[in-house]
Amino acid sequence: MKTIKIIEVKSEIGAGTRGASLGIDAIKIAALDYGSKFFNNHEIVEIPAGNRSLFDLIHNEYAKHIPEIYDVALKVAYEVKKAVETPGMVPFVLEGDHSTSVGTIAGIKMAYPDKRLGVIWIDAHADIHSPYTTPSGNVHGMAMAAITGNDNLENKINEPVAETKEYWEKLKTIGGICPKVLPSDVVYVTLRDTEMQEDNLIRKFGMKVYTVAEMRAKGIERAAVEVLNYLDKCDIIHISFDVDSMDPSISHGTGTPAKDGISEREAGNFIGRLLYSKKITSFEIAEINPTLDNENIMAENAFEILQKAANQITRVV
Ligand SMILES: [Mn+2]
Repeated sequence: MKTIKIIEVKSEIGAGTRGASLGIDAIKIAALDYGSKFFNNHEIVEIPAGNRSLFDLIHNEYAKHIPEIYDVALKVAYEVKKAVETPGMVPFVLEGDHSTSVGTIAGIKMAYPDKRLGVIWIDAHADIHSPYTTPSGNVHGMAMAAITGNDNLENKINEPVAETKEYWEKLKTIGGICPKVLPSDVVYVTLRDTEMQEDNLIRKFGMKVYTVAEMRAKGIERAAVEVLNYLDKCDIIHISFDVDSMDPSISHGTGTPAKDGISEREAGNFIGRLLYSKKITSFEIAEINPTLDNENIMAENAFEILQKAANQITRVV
């Protein structure tokens, strides 16, 4: 039987809208409201966040707070490494903003440097900007670029300062491994809100994209099986779940909502089916922002998905 270790990372410095650091506590409130024992039943560790830097002046216009993001990612990487190295243990990383995934994925790769790692990226966004291409300077939109080691200089629009370049290199090479994941080993699920610089890169690498329409046409279960089949060449697989993959009509409790997403039920069923695979090493959830929500709906949905995922993973032998 597998065991879950909950790793909490209340960092929101990679996001452009304030409030994602409260997402984890919002999930806990949902758990309490449901009378759930979820947070009693699993080991929990908390990684210190760098949110204090939000009060500082911005030094890195094209990768805001990148020194602190690197700090957080490094700590997350070592904690995730330790968890995945423990036999039968699957880390569930509860994140503020999605930039923390750089640390999560680095940690998995550090534990298994010789294994081919696939990533299922369930997100409205591609997060494949670099400091050279970003229109916003928000690092949560650069996570996939850091993981796949892509500067995308062909589509360069910015000239980052030396400090930004230095930390961007550090972020890409955590654990001394770059890239952590090949673009061919990424599946984007529910992708629908991208910029031209990102589209060019996705096209260049022929990255796999599974749209909401395709998922529905195939059926959620079948879509999950197809995604797993596509990643058959990978030895191990990580699932990264950004709640903005879901439709804002259900809840707008996330910083960068995008219309025409999946329902919370579809998300839960999809993730639940993925977790049948023995290759899944880890799961993360990001971008819940209760300050933008009504009645804590996003966190309640996220908690239900989390619980379903936990039930499934503990059933995998
Ligand atoms: Mn994201």
